[in-house]
Amino acid sequence: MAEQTRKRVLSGVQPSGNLTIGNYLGALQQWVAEQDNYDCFFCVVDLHALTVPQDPATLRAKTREVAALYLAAGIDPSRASVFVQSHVPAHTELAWILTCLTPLGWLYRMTQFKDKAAKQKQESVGAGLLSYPVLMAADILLYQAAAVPVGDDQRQHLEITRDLAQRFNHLYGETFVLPEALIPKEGARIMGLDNPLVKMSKSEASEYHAVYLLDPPDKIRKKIMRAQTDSGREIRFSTDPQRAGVNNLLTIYQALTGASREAIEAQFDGKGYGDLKKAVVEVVVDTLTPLQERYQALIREGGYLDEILAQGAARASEVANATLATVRERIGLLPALTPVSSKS
Ligand code: AQP
Repeated sequence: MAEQTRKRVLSGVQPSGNLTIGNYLGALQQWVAEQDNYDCFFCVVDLHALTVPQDPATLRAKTREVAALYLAAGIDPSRASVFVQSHVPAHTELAWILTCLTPLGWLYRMTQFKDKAAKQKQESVGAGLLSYPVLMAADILLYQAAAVPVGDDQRQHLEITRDLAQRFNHLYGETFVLPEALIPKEGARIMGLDNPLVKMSKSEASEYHAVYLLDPPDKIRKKIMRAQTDSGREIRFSTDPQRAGVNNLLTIYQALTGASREAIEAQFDGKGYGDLKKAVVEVVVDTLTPLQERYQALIREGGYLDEILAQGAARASEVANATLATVRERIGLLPALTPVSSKS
């Protein structure tokens, strides 16, 4: 196996829509914070996006967009490997091997499968949607990742990854590192602005549901000023579902400013919901403006991004292929030999 000095991290985002402030707070912001603490691998999980129908041209464009957003958010390609999942074929090969070890019952239990399948007609739900967690397990286990920085919604998928690693290790000998989920203290589950009882999601169609990372300031302002609140007046963190809208705005504010709950509640004491919304607009715009400037520069340069992705895939392949070779050997797959006639 490839020599490993620092512990590894692996995480990714699907290029299945416009990245939201939820993706930023649950994933990207943490990735940036961890890139010096771990040997990091961040991929654009394009194969995961195929679990629901995608337009080919849009998928290609979104894959580059998401990669550029990683860099614009502060991922430094000299410190972390940034790549596209489908550029490293080991992901699909390990996914198949793990699929053969996965009881169907584990997959039917996944809440994300149940939620996404419920939105489609039963007969058209793709098998990929069901086996998605196995591909995610392969993504993580190939890199022997010790930690996986994700939002709260991915907790269950991390558990199945650990279960699969344990099952493999038990059957074939110690092979995989058991990964831990790294869930941020604040911002692990940002809720929809138009409906604070559902998770903010990039594939939700409604216009006022999410702030996208590439939204211009006037759009950000409009979306936040229209965010659903309640008829109360108190600006306090709360677990009461009736107050979920205000709690969500406070959570966004806290995750972006890093201020304590007490300091934030004191700051808004005696103020109205309009004041809170204005403050959230300001901090979101201040965070996203420099990110958007860096993004535009990266897209203008074009070739730079492609080079980073090529280098990232080469580094990722080295690590992933080493793990896969061990797996192939352990489960008894016959090694492929090069024909004598083609050796010169
Ligand atoms: N609302 C959220 N709050 C905090 N973290 C979130 N994440 C997603 N939504 C929130 C985190 O972002 C990372 C990438 O997510 P993904 O692309 O794998 O897709 P997802 O988890 O299914 O999130 P989306 O944005 O809702 O995607 P669609 O709509 O395409 O299904 C993960 O770390 C996730 O936890």
